[in-house]
Amino acid sequence: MAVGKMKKQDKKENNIIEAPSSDGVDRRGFLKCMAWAGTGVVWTFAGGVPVSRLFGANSKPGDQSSFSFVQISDSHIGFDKPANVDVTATLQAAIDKINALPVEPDLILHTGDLSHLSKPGEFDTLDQVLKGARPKQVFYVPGEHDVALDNGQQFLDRYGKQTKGAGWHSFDHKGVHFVGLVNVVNFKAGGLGILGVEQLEWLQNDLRGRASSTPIVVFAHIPLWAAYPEWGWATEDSAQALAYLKRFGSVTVLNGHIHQVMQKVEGNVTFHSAMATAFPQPLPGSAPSAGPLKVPADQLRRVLGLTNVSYLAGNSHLAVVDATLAGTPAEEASTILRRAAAALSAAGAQGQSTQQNQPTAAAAGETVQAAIDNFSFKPKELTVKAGSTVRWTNKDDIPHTVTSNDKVFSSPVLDSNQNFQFTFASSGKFPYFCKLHPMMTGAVIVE
Ligand SMILES: [Cu+2]
Repeated sequence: MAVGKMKKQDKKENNIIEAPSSDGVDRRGFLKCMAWAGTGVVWTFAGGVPVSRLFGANSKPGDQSSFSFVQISDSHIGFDKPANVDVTATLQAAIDKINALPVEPDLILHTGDLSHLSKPGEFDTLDQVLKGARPKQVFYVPGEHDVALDNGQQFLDRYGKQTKGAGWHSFDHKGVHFVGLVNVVNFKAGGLGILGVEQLEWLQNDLRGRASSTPIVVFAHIPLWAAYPEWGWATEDSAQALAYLKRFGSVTVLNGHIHQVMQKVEGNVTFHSAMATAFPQPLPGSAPSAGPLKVPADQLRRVLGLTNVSYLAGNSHLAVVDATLAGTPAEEASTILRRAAAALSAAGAQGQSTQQNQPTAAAAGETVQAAIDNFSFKPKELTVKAGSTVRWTNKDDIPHTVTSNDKVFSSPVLDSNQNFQFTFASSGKFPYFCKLHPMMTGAVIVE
């Protein structure tokens, strides 16, 4: 495992930015090593190769205050579509990976979408699988799928007893300060992930008085950076949170939601998103929309995985390393995802001629069919006569809602192929959005 291997890394996949360092570690070199570890030698790395070789020589191996933890994300228990018909098995595989680590991680962070539809049975299954994990300390933040049914009450009852607001919380572990943030509640039509004023104030207070040398780990579901705002992969008020974090010398921000590894370094802040344990999503912009992406069955476990984070006392930077369930190089996942998305769009182009014409104005009393497809309302704007009914059918493998901006109508969470209808008695314009994916907007115009 020679460090020289780093040179073999594909330059195109390397999103690493040179950043200044104040701790004597060659930050550029460190980050290269981090990316190199990400090519799949993680288990060798965790299996006893002296960490100091990656971090510089100023640290003592075996130091009691050094530790590692694991991030898992997006287990979507309850999902059973072709992209992965057994998400419980792949979560179990992730837990098996954790249990097989030669050095037991101190704790597990779950960065949300524990469940697919926030059903009690889904949370029960997750709990059952996680009970088998050797690390007994597990910390959670919710994803939008965990708060879909009841605005997160059940999530709070189960996982948020010691938390504030919608589940935000912080704790200290061996000199590292952990902050769990919630950016999946109170979505606004047309918006992105949101933290909200109350949580931002709490964060400011939580960080006040802490030494700038304290390493900070922030974990949240939706990225706190502009990973791909076009698909809602960003948080609209994250800049305020990052302003509070700016003075700290080492900030590691971990998220899920996008079901793939993405990484960005800005000054002292490293942003990192983890693979899912349930199903992959396309690379940004490589498909018509986000959503479960089916890859060949023998490649599924090459695009699912978990993240291992090591902290070495005496060195403020944390090593973030991704591992796939298959044990294959994490970097290889993007090739599989790109290929799967290309196959999908080729198939989509063939099927285009069979697409229905979009409905137009209907007579009073008629029912007009509308669809939710590829994370959009179709048609986006629909004109009907007063007295007609609009029926939306969800054609995606992901749940959505049809929620009036002005509380005129509100569907339950619609799973695949479920529908919702509403009869428009009076004229006017009725804008609506999806409560789970607020960038999805539409309007019904009643004449
Ligand atoms: Cu949606």
